[in-house]
Amino acid sequence: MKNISLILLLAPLLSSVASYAAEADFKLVIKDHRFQPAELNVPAGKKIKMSIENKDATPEEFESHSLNREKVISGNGTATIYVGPLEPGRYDFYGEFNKDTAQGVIVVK
Ligand SMILES: [Cu+2]
Repeated sequence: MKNISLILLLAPLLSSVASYAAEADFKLVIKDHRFQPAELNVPAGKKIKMSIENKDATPEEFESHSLNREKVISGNGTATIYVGPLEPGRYDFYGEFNKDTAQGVIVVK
């Protein structure tokens, strides 16, 4: 009887820990037409949630052929991109509207 009530008590706690472990959150900032950080280290085998905040007044487009993602982030706006789970490796991305400066890589380990 005592054990069952303990399990009932812990169940919501355990499930929230499990969903937290299933997804990893990362943040990218665009400023002066550059990604910060330009190199983002993320864990292999996990779903990755990336929120990208554009601190420039002009829109930018996150583009990655290796990740098969493309998303416009409005000036002074934020967008969310989900990728993965990913194999270990390097995945390039860039800003379509400012390719000369807006370059980055996601390193999966
Ligand atoms: Cu594009």
